[in-house]
Amino acid sequence: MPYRRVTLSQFMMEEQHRCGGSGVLTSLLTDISVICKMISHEVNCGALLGNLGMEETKNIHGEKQKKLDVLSNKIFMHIVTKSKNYAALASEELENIHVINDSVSQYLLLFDPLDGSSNIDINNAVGSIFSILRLPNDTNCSTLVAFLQPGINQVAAGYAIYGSSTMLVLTTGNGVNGFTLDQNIGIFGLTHPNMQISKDANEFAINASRSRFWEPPIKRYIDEALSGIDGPRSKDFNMRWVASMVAEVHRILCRSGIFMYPVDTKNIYHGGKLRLMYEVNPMAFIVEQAGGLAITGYERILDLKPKSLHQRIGVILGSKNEVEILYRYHKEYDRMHN
Ligand code: P6P
Repeated sequence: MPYRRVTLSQFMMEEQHRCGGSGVLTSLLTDISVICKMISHEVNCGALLGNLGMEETKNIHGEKQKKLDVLSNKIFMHIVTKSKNYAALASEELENIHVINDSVSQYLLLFDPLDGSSNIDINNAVGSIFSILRLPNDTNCSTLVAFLQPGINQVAAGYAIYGSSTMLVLTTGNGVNGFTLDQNIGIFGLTHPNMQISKDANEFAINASRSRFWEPPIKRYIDEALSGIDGPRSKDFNMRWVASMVAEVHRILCRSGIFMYPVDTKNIYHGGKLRLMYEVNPMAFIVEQAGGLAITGYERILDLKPKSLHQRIGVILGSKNEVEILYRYHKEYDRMHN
């Protein structure tokens, strides 16, 4: 790495001095960077370390677990439990809140240790997603009340993407910055300062195999996009579907676009597919900090009052002007049918 490139540590110290911080946020994010380096190693070595394939176990949602799902969760638990920089944590892989004994921290960590793990065995990009909340005053960190805060309360959020390179992309509420891991020296260097999402886009991401389940506003938007330059949108669109939310969001941060995993007639009984607290909320915070927008279709994601720790939610996020079209289509549909 060129010696002049700003490292993650230097960046966090500069942020700390800029906002007169106490250094706590720096220690919180240092834990995350160590965790992501360790997971990056395990993902990148894959079969060499016997990390591919499934465990015999199932997670709390009844889904069969990949070996790397379980290992990534163990790495998060080990680092956070040892550092005591957090009061408690919540993981997609754990049914309940886990309190960190002897911690005096006022911060909570929520995470999906390895998202998109169906891509592991085919060597596609996967990632870790994290969200940091402040423990509310006079609230016990072992209670759901402490965790079930709206996304707008997040102190910081981010993801690591284990792709052709390993990157850590994060926000502390002052824009979005991307850091690339130099695997040789184990240091994250600032490579994508102040990431911004263009307001317009011509690329959408949705699992088109579910089109027969889509609600009318989604179908209207996709049909218009597929009509291309001769259609009502007067432009051609491209489509992507990686089945890894981290990879989709990273692509949108890099070249604009829109990602949709909406509530549909098949998943409506679960409230959607993706998890609000440790997948959608952190990604919504990042997207909005980069000038984009994140909605359920009818509401802004970051305003939602969570109902449960593993709550699922429909999500539409990305380039602001495209998301606003979908918001309008949902409102028009709502008025016609209520
Ligand atoms: P489908 C990965 O399992 C995930 O949670 C997201 O990362 C991804 O966007 C979505 O589910 C993929 O879902 O139904 O296409 O497999």
